Amino acid sequence: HGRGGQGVKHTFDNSFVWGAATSSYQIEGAAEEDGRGASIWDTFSATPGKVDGADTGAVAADHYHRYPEDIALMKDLGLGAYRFSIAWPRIQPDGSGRIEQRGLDFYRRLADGLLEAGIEPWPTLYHWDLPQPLEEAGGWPERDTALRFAEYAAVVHEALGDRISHWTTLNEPWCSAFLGYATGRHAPGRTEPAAAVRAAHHLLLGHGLAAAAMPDARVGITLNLSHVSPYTPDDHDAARRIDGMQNRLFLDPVLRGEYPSDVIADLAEITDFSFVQRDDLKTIAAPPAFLGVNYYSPMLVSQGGAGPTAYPGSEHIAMKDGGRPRTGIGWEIDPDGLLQLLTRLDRDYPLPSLYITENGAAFPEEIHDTGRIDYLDGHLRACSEAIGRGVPLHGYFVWSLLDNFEWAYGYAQRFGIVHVDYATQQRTLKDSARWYAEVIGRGGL
Ligand code: GBH
Repeated sequence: HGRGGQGVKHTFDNSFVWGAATSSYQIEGAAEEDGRGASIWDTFSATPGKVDGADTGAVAADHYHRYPEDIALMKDLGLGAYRFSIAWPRIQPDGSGRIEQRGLDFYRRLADGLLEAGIEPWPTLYHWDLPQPLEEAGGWPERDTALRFAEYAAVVHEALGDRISHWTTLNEPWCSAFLGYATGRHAPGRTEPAAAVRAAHHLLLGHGLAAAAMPDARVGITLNLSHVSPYTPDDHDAARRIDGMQNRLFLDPVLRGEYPSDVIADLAEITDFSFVQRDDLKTIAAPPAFLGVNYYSPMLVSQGGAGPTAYPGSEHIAMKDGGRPRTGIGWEIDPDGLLQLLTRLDRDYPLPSLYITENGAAFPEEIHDTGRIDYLDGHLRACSEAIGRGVPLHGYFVWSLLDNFEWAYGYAQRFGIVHVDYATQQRTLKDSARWYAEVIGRGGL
């Protein structure tokens, strides 16, 4: 501890948003209920070899049935806001057209329950569960998927708009594009670098079109960003490339209305960006109400990897070990990387309000999770330090409220501040949840 120096108190002002986050496929279960259609994650997790332990989200934390209990838990913790995602296949089982009223009703009940408990609902429209029929029509590499996404956004906004103050379009388009279509580690499991770059553009276009389809709403986007450093002084170009693909390929179009020219050049052998149509960048760059930042781990990179990496065009770059302690999932712990990232964003971009929409750690301990407390404490100190340096950071959401389906890792990795016994679905507060409740109660560390 003590990042900010001995005796320095880390307080946050009264309007600072204290939250926790989840996503639909990771917690809801009830995969075949109330007319829900299939998503690419249903298909992918049912494919042998794709998810550890052959786990699927069919039941998950059964939040679809247990949401009243989960809201009560959040109220006990004193959360000011809850970030969840809306499952597109519950709203449009076919991916477009026909609307499933029972799906909308579920999220209306959830939002109402939260509001009654004094918790602000922060829905994300897309956290990776693309309706399977849209993947069959080509998925995110196809421009049409962006148009369908805007249609879906308009439907949800129309139904829930009066209850929602902050909307997020996409969660981590980098993951959807590059883990989904380049490495194939995530659904739909394709390994097509050129298609992955098209997917990135159409996700961003979908964000812009969706924002335009939600009149008078406060709409933002969440990106997974990192602090990228060169391993040796000879590795500056490697760091530039990875920073380009991880951070600037998404930040620049949203905040500046252009793709970074060095990244376009890096990708020249893969794609010519001819899929970008006139006015797309104008659509993407309509000023967002806020930028959500998901941060977990820093990146240290060098020339000369053994590919393939998740980064099209950067197969010759290696991810190096920075020698720092790691969480249970093996990711390096570096709160200073978050401070560096936040101050860099403030230096390089015209920023709207920032929110940390995810930050957290996987550790196996059932209840006494001191590693997670240290992780969260360190990163909140970094947030406080960044605010002190003028970064417009206005809130923080722990990933995650509950243990849940950790994508390709299945249920083996636990990110929750609340333990879930999957056999009984019993929820138990971990020490980190009690610690977080105290932090919220005193408004700081
Ligand atoms: C987020 O993604 C997701 O939004 C959320 O659903 C998820 O549960 C949570 O984080 C925890 O994973 O493979 O060692 O090189 C996190 C994005 C992208 C972070 C890949 C780690 C690579 C680490 N992740 N990144 S490694």
